[in-house]
Amino acid sequence: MLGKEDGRMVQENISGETVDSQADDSQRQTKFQELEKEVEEIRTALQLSNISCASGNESDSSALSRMQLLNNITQTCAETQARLENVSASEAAAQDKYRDLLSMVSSGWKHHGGGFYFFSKETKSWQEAEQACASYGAHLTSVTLRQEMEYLTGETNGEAFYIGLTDQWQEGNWTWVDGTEFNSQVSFWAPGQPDNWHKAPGQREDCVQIRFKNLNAWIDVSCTHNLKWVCKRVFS
Ligand SMILES: [Ca+2]
Repeated sequence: MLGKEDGRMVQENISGETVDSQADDSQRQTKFQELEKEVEEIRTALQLSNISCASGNESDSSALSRMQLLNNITQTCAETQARLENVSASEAAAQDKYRDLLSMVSSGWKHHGGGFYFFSKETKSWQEAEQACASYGAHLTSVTLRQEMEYLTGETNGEAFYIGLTDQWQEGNWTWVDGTEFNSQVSFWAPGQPDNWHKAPGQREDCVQIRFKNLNAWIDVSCTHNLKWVCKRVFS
């Protein structure tokens, strides 16, 4: 029974296996063909993907180049804008200077050498005179050259005018109020001056006037005297 059964089963099995084997071969071939087709499709897809990636890289490279170009253009524009602003600032400064000069000339300022000078008609104390000069961006004049002193004595013509020399902050230490360093080798004291003469107790002579027509025309006087004055403004 078993044997028969085994035989039948075997036969059946053998028969079945034979049938199954043929079916499997056909199925395997079909699957193999399907796999080949899938592989081919994957290969094709990979090729397309590579092309796409290559194309994408090319686009990235092109985009990077365009970005760099845009950055360069932006930087150039910023630099150009900065230069234009500097030019505008220079033009504005030149216009301000032109307006200043026009205002000074119309107010009676005179040009000599490298500076503009103002010879007042009214009188003030030394400090008030310096403040009047400062309202024009100037100071009471310094004197640094013989030619400059010759010009000043020619304009003042023997009248008393304050200049910007003082020792009011330290007796005997003469300084120019415009910041020019005082050079004792280029000074134009009148004979016997400065004498810091005490007209009354507590009074001193700490400011300087041009008093004579000749070159040695400086005299120290009290800073509280009301005198005419000379301003000087030098444009750089
Ligand atoms: Ca003095």
